[in-house]
Amino acid sequence: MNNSTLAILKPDCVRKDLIGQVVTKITNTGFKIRGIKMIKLTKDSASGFYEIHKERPFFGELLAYMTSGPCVPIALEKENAVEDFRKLIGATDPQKAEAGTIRKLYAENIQENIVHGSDSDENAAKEIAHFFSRRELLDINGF
Ligand code: 3AN
Repeated sequence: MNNSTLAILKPDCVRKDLIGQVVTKITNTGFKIRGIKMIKLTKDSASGFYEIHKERPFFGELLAYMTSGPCVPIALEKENAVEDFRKLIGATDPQKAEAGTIRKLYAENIQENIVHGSDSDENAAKEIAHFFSRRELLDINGF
């Protein structure tokens, strides 16, 4: 399966009232929303999600940031979803992100970078399952 990815509008995106603008950019790029919710991550849930970064020096700060307020996970569908979404959000460090990308437009710095996007099809499937049950994933007909 290469048509799904998980986005998270991170707490800085929600705090800055950018949910609408970011979702508009996502849907204008041809992504369909299969699931969307607003939640506040617990420390346990955030550390499970970012398990691969456990040994990194910024892990503690990353957890503090991701649990600092509500965020908006979104399950997205499009041909070539993972790669196209990474292109739309731009590099992790907004200073290195291309003009017109979501991070270039809205992100403060490498940590507070507005949005998450899955980095592989395998991780996309795992990450979508982290936030959504099967019955929470719907297409336009409600299935
Ligand atoms: P991406 O979100 O572009 O896939 P990852 O997976 O390397 O980037 O990093 C996950 C998250 O960890 C980033 N979105 C960012 O919030 C934070 N992060 C990454 N690198 C750093 C860093 N050098 N210092 C602080 N936070 C970082």
